[in-house]
Amino acid sequence: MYISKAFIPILKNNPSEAKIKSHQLMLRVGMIKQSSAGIYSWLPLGFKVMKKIEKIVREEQNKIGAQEILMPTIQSSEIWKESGRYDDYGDEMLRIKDRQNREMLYGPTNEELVTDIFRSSIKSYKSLPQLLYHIQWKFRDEVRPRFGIMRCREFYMKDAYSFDVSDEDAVYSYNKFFLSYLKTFKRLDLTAIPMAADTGPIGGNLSHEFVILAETGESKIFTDKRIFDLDSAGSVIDRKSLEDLRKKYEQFYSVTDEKFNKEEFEKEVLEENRLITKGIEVGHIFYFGDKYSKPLNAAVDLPGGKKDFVKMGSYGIGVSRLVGAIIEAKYDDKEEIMKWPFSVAPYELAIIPMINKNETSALDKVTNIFKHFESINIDTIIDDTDENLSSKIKKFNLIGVPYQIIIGKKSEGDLLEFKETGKDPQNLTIDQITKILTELKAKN
Ligand code: 5CA
Repeated sequence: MYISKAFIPILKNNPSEAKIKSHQLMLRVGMIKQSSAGIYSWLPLGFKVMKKIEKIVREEQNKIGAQEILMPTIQSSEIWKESGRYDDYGDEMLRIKDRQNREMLYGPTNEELVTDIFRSSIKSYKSLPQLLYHIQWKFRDEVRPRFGIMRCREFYMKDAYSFDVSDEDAVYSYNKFFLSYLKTFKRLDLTAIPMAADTGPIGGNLSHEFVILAETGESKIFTDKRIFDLDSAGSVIDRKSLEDLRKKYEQFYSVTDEKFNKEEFEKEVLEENRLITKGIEVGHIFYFGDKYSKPLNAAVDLPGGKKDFVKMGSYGIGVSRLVGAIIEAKYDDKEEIMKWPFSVAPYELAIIPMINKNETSALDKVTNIFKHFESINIDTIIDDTDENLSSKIKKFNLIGVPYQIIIGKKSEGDLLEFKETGKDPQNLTIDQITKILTELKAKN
């Protein structure tokens, strides 16, 4: 992509309406544009990042055997009346009438719809477990949409649903998602801590929120800080290994404010290990047994000839919120440097030609380098503007393009000036740069 042709409407200064750094940066570099309160258009830079996050989320869902489907955004009120949530959900649900005067709604979540899909086809325990997910827009008419895409009304969510024959199997499914969430957030270079949480309007009695630390987060959290030293390394998806993984995390006190109990906290956590802070909820998982399968009559035949309602869980990741969460974690707003993880950076490489545009041989060299990186699938942007070098570098630091090749005086002969954001430049050959970037790509 040539920057002169790109739709990247960068602003000179931070927009005054944005209160937190992710919102500031997203407006500043033109990742999003508000269309009405809590509703945003995603412009090329923002959309590229979100799609790369989505790809990682999808890969990790597929790895635990979840199958992707796509349900509509608009749902009929019928199934919500069956579950009893049509009234319970209240004003957060956007209700619509079609031309036949039928009551429809814009889905805030999909427990009912996916249960309806399940019950129409799956009749026997032999077809279980089933793990289904989709990645789709949701609408919640939040009372106070704020912080840009962090708490908005229309947002992009990965929601998965599990169906099992027994509580025991259902907890196994729950644990698969538990692991897959740890892996997903790790690939996004985020430390997301699972915390025992309330189930709210989704229901059930087992639930974890996955929270990353951030002063600007809306979740208040109380933890034993030793939980931050844990990770999922070595876990595989057999029952025992997953059970052990969850126990490993659950041995440390870690809850959101709805679950907080001062006495318990002080009894269980030594003073020096206590951490009370704020965080951003990037994912939330729930186990709720037959809360939906019973009223919606989703039952399967059991081995002995009896029937029973399936046991269900649901598992959400805020895909669009993650764009903001990564910025909160990685943006140095004083230096104005955004450090996207390589795997989700809007562009992986910027080529910055500082040459005389009338020199055709220099121009050819630039074009050839650009074509080379495009041909090996490095997401490359070339800066063909007349700005000076320092403002070009500032711009790419702000957008967050992790690697830059500066083609000017210091790129002589076979050597190119190659720079990683925030580090000193090095002179490398195109083959050496290719090796660095392709290895990074393979790792992600
Ligand atoms: N049905 C369940 C699991 S699929 C569910 O809806 N869970 S949820 O309500 O916790 O939402 C899942 C994730 O969506 C949250 O963890 C959060 O990351 C994201 N999310 C929820 N509400 C918003 C919002 N208003 N704006 C942006 N992201 C949101």
